[in-house]
Amino acid sequence: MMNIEHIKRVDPEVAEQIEAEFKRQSETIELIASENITSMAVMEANGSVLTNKYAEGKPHKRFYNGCSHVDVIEELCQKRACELFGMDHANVQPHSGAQANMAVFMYALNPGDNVLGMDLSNGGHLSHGSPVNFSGLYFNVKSYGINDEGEIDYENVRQMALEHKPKLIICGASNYARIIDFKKFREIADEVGALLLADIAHIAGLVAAGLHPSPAPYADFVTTTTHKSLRGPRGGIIMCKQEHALGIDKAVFPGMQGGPLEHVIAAKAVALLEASKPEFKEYAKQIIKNAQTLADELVANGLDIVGGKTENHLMTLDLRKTGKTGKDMANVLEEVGITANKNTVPNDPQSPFVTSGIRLGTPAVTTRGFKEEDIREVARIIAEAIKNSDDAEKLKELRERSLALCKKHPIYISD
Ligand code: DSN
Repeated sequence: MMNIEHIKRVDPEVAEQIEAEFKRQSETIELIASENITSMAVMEANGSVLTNKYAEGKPHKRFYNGCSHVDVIEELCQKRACELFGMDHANVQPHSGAQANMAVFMYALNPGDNVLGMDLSNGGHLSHGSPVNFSGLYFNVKSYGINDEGEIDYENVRQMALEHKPKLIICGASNYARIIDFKKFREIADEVGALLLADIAHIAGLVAAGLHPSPAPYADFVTTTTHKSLRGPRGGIIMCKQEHALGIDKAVFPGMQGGPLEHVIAAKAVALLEASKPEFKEYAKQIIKNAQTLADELVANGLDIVGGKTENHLMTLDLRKTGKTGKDMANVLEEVGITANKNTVPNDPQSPFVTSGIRLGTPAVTTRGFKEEDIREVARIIAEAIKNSDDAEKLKELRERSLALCKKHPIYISD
């Protein structure tokens, strides 16, 4: 782990928690589909002197002096994002994916405009129109879902678009296990004269590696986070066609944000460079292989997966036939050393706080070197933990098995 000697001296309480968190990450199997383990290079950039610098504005058009180095870094980051994802323009300043989406809304829409996005409980995202989020509060959003096979029904999306006449259609999800057909979304958007936003936060690493079709030829705007399958620091990026560049930049600053986080932008630049390398393609291939192995093995162990399979990095375990809830079983998994999040399944009889599902993803375990054989053991641990959730002795034994896997694949040793 990175040296934290200074924190230990200045603030032992925080240092203690950082060390404890490092131990937790080292000794647990991370299956939260949106988390990952960055390289040391990304982490060093994130913890660098760049955190001291104010740089409101854009490279070479700043409101503060002393920006010559952050200008170079931010331009590098923009260039790498455009090259990696094949887009004309990139704004790398959004602090998060939700803020990236918010900036697109601010640029493309007026309050009250019609929007079509994916329903949160069917796998969408809060910022795609949830009634409790700015997107649902200030805009007139209708939401599409998935069918019983776990897929988007594109004809239904089309019918909804024809009826609702959205000014913006959003595709992209935070819990969708299938390939997204960006071309079909473009055709629907064109039919109703809508702009198209592709939020690739979850699949960015797979898109970068060429293992998921790119939205670049079809979307007006592409937003992403940088910390999920892309394996960068926590943050967001907006990419767009050149005609929208100026408006998007203005929406980010001064529209939504003040000073950009140049240390995070440097870490994004490092991550984008890493993601352009052949090793990253191998990594992304293994993420998918691991996810498919996990899905197959869970099914072989008698559990259900929404839609029965995965085509990307994640899946949702459907617990309805076990009579157990997502909330309880996510806690049981934590007890045996596996971190995952409870998640609704389509038509979930339970509330979003309880749920009947658990979302599972493989980007983080793949980073630490898990291969198919390890993943099969993970699936067996999950299945046995759910089956024996009231048996303390059995759970203890499963915890030992998960710890053995973690020890086999330690984190932060090779770089
Ligand atoms: N919280 C993220 C996820 O887990 O998918 C989405 O923002």
